Amino acid sequence: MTWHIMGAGSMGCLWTAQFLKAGMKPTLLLREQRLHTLQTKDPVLAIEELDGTTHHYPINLESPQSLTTSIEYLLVCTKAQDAEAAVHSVADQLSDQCQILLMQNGLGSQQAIAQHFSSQTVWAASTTEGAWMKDFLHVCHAGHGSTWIGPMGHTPDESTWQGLRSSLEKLPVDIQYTHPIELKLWDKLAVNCAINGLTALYDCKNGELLDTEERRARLAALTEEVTQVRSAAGIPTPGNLLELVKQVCRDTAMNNSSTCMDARQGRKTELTFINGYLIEQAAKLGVKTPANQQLMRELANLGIQ
Ligand code: KPL
Repeated sequence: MTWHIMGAGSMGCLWTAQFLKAGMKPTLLLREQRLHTLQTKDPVLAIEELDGTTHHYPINLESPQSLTTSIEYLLVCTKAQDAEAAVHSVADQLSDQCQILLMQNGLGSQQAIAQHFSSQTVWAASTTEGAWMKDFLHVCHAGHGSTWIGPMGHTPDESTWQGLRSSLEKLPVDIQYTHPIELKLWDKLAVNCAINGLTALYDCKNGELLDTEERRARLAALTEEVTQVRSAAGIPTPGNLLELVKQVCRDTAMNNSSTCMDARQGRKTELTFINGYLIEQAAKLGVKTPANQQLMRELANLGIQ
């Protein structure tokens, strides 16, 4: 049972390391150009654990072009804006029974992939695992979390569920299966809508969003708009989203959000799939989103997109 993993960032490397720890032999897919610039014939993935120890694992690297076997299980850990192109780049290698597991922030990319790859089984995941990259193929595990997985689109039959479950059962990760996954994806969307853009705007750590009255008010306004859009879309909100957002700020207080890091490094952020997705859905549903729109305008004025 071989997993192919796309995206050599923090989540891609963290999950690759979890497969390696479980004694499985995943293949990490890199861009052809990246693969060619590697200096070594025996690449190693390093993972720094929470207790400070570092483990090194020999790792199988390929590019979509160099692959000779077909893909049965594909984990996509790229940024949201790169996910569709990534799956298309291996479309010819996907077996008919291929299971595609998407692990992106935001919403929009998952639906597009599920729609296009309707003959395969597409799953989406929402995770609270924390990780950051120290160097290329050197990941630091920043915090244990939980991962929820559920199908996008049609409901898979029992043997497909079982196939996915058994392919992941040895991983040293807390995985919960849930259907529909949209509820979890919307919970995460609320967290990302509230935290990611603001941390980029104030160039601060997640926990620092709770430091001033102004920041707390902005967190509340952004979250309230997610609740309104979600409810207009007919997606129930079981708990209090603002409490969830504040809890994530506290749990990840010392972290820099992925968007804050992207902004610092001048990279394109995932905000189009986060606040951008919310604003687009709101417009279709006739819901107003002034706080999210203002945040996007302020970020654009700073050149953060
Ligand atoms: O998902 C995150 C991100 O940084 O993208 C949060 C939950 C905000 C953690 O930093």
